[in-house]
Amino acid sequence: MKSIKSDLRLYAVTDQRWTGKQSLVDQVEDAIKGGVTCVQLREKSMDDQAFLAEALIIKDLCQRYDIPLFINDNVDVAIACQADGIHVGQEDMASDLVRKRVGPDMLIGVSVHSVAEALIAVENGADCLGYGAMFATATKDDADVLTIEGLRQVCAAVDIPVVAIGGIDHENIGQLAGTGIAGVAIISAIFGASDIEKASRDLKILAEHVVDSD
Ligand code: 3NM
Repeated sequence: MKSIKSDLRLYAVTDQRWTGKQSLVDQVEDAIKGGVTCVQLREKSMDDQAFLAEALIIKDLCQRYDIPLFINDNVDVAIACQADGIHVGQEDMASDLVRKRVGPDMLIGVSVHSVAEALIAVENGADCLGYGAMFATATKDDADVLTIEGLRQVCAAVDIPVVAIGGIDHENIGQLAGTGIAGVAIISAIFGASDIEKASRDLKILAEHVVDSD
């Protein structure tokens, strides 16, 4: 399987709350033009049919720019749109069951909050991990804020790429330097920006300074 580490460097996660002036598709294209290296389509209140219709459009867009697309939580949509990856949380389907559904080639990302959860995810076949929330975030109101040291421990405990998530912005991203992360996953500092392309470009430069680039 190809190394995905560098694809995870600036990982944009979508959120409909920031659409309005612009469609989600246009927002994602702006983010890609600004340099995001990966996109996760995250729809928490859309029926499967609408989610798939949107996923097919975003998949086509990502393919044109050669950017991997992860689908959040919905295995059926991920399979049907031939996503590059599926991302699941601790409350979603366990990664070993996800693997049975998606076959050997689709990447599986798992949200973890401790070394113990990280090791279980690896054992169950995860390809990459998300760890957070790193900072207070209004985007996910049930996310507990974890520590930088906890992030460092998870990165050291596993040999798959770890992405930090939660409240990361231009101001605080520097605090993640030296932790061993492969990348940063961001919603509001990208999609809540008045100029998404510029916000992505600036974050990409900052991300390059904090990720582990072995
Ligand atoms: N997952 P923002 S925090 C989707 O801690 C998500 O697992 C989190 O959005 C976790 O960049 C989060 O706007 C929200 O804070 C990330």
